[in-house]
Amino acid sequence: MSLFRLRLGRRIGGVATVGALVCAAVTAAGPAAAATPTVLYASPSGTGSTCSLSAPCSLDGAKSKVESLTPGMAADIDVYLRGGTYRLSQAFTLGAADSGQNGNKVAWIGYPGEVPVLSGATQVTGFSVFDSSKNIYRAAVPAGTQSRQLFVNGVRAQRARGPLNPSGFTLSGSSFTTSDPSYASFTNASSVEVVTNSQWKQMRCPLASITVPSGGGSSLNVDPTCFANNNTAVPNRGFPFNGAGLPTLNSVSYLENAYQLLNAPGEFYLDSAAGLLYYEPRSGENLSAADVELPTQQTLLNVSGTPGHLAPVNDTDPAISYSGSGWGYSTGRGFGDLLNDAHATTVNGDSMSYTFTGTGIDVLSETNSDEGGIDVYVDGAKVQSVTAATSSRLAQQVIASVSGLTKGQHTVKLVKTSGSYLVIDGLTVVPDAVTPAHDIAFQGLTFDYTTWTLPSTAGYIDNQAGVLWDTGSGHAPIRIPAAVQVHRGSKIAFTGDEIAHTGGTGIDLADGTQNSTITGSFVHDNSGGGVSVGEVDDYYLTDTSRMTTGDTVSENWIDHVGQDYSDAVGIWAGYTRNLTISHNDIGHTPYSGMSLGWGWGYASPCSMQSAQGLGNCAHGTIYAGGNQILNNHVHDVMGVLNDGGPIYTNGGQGNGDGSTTSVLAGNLVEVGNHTNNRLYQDEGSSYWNTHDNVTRTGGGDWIGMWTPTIHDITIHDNYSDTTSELNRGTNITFNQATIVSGGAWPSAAQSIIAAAGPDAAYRPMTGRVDDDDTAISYTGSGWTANGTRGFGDYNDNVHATTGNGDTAALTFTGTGVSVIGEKNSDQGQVEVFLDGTSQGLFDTGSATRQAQVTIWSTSGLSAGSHTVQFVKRSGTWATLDAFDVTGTYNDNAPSIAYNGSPWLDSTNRGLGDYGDDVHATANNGDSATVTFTGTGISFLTETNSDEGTIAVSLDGASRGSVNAFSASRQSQQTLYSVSNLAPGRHTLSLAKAGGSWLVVDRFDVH
Ligand SMILES: [Ca+2]
Ligand SMILES: [Ca+2]
Ligand SMILES: [Ca+2]
Repeated sequence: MSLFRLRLGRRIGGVATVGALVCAAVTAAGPAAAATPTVLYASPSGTGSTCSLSAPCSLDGAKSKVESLTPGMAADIDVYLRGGTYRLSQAFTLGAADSGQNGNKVAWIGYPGEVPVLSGATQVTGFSVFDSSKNIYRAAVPAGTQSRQLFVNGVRAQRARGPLNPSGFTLSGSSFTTSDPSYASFTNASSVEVVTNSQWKQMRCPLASITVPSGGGSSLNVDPTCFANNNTAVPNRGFPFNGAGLPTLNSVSYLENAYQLLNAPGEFYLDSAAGLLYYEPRSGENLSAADVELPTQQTLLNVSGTPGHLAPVNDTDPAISYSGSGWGYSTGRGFGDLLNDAHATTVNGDSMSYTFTGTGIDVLSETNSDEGGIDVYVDGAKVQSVTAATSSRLAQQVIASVSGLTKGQHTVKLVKTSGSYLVIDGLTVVPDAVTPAHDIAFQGLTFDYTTWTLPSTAGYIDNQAGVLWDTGSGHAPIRIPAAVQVHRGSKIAFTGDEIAHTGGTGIDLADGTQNSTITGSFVHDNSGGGVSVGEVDDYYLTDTSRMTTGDTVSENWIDHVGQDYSDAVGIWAGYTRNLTISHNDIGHTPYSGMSLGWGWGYASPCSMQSAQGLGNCAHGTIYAGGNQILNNHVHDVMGVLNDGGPIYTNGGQGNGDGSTTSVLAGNLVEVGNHTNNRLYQDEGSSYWNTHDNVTRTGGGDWIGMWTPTIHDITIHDNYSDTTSELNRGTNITFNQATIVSGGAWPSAAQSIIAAAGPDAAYRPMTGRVDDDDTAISYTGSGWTANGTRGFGDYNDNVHATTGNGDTAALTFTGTGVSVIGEKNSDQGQVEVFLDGTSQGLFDTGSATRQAQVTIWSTSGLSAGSHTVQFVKRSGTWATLDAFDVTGTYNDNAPSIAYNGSPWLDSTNRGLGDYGDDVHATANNGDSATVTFTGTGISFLTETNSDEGTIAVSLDGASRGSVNAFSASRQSQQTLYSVSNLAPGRHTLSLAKAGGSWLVVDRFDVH
């Protein structure tokens, strides 16, 4: 009962009369009916064991029931989650035993019209005024509560933070000193954090103490271990990780998390030890009634197969035994060895043996022209003879891979038989057979409120794009954890879900997850990234069963990520094969919009590394390739950091045989802010076919390939508003883009623009069209756009022009429209046209800046297609922030879900319906659910003597009922209307509760 599957309904043919409706009969055509699913129910207060509608289970109870039903299952199992908040004290965890069987799936589904929320927060109540002069309130929480996030009425609060880029600090040793003595009075000094945002990185450390230097002032003494990791000894493992020139924590971008920094509405401070939460409310917030949510859980949903994360052990591991006279150890070779070291022997008959517990093992070695034969033994029996001889040096090659052993203790032994050298670099043990959690779906669920507390102790040791370094020896790569975590999954499907308000990443397909999908979901307001796929430390894999392959991220809305960790991106992918990222809308990111690939120049030949000026050649192979970045709309990126872009690629793709070329096509990228390359094919990017993209309204080059390790990329049929490009790669087939000025995009580019982002079926009905919406066409050469103004604009962005006569036009279907813009002293008159007729000149001048002003508005238009046009006439600037539309949507709109038994889709009734059609059902309990973005909605339909009561719910809460009964038929009557909702996404549900028919004709959204 997918939100998106259901709304397609049944196809209708023929004409019949049913009740009062002239409608069509359901045809039997279509795919063979699937076996009837087993249906279970869970609810937040459920305690039952049968999981029936009348006695629902808890989530864990439903899991137990599913596990009892999956052996031999012959049909899907659908578990409906009733509405309400499921407060989790630990992650809801599913494993291989919770998988679908025999080609059927287990689906966890939001009950139609209700809003089940899996929450990792505790609700805080009992606030009282603590400091009335500062409007600070305080509430008690359990002592020891750890959290870095707080949400009030669904809006993220800001951890108490000092001003941006405060002056007067000098770095002295590992201390930031200032003549300002006020810091010395800060309480809980070791909870205070110092943050540096620099180039592409965020560096963050807790303080150890704050002291008063002998000459006065304050000395903010950074935790010494964290300071080393972020300054004096920044982890730099070299290829296949980051390269040279790394930024360091050497300035104060801001200080965070002291009570003494709590001085702005919407800021909070949690004194964990004392168990006290302090908050300064925003205007309009009433803390005695507000929903204050303090996240305490890191993970909400954990879907895990086996094995877990696999990382190699180094050749220096004490459990490795080297036998024979020829062994030596070298470190610092710079050839790309794991942890830059290796053991090697020159003597035939010398051996390496390692006893492990598991089911298999990979042995990592170098291959080269001076290496030769190796015999591989498992538990004393020879299983393979392999060779490490290759024409040139390759680091970290899987020279021997053993799998399928009975789980237990085994010994692998490698014996040198020929060649000049046998090199041992590392070993990866596979503890369990590869057994994914599989065939599980999650549909229409909301995942809300998590925190991630590691930075409170370790700081934030950034590599890039949400990939960090562990503080342990060797500095293993780690990633920001996600609220929704999949490890070793297969055919895990997320559809129509919302993942929001997280303290880490939103959703992560990790550890070799395969053939899984994230579709039509809303991922937003994340401290870390939005969606992550794949790993950064499994590049060497040759075993396809352990690779991240075949996943799809499509039709999603991903925005306002990186709210705390500014290097995080909307969609991140590491080493992946055959990943498709398509038709997503990604916006409002502090760094890149999307980052795909890893490894920098590691996969590029030594000749190219040399041409780049790299001293040693660290060169190996990686398994990435065949990835597709198609038809995405990426906008309003690079709001905080630098050296990134809307779409960023890193490292090699494929092996150059043509079968695994990756594709970057059909994307629209715009509003780049600090962007230096809009299509940024960074170090080592290779084997891309980059074509039919549109880049506009952003800084920098439309495409950038800065160095010779970037190679074998074909670039053609792109469109840009700038000629500026950077091409210093190798074997690049570069065709300059078609350069367009004044918004005169040729039809092929217009088609790309129209198709970019989610398809119509995944676009919510909307009442507000932001200035960066692809539906607005800008003409004239004076337009610029900025996505990080900080002036109170809607979504913090505007389009603005200096060109008199420049226009912005929007064609919409609806009954009203308003032009929303800024007024300021440097603005003049704009002219507005509706359907080609001037509505007059409107003054946008003002002595002081005013944001989100309604410049012109109309309503009461005939419901149909209209075009509004905004034209600059005078002044230095004209500014467009958004259009507010009262949009009219027919009953066949794709974002209406018809739930329950098949609804009738009745067309050509000739009864005065909007669009001359309606949907209808005769079954009580059937419902129509509308997801819309805006501040209000109206439901219009016919009334008649055979219609009755309709139960209304909004955002999962009952709004009573309305009655569609009337003595005689009246078409397009407004039966329900609501306004003044908080701007954002809402869900209206209408359920048949009486009469013979429920008829749905039209919705007006504003
Ligand atoms: Ca090594
Ligand atoms: Ca805007
Ligand atoms: Ca209609």
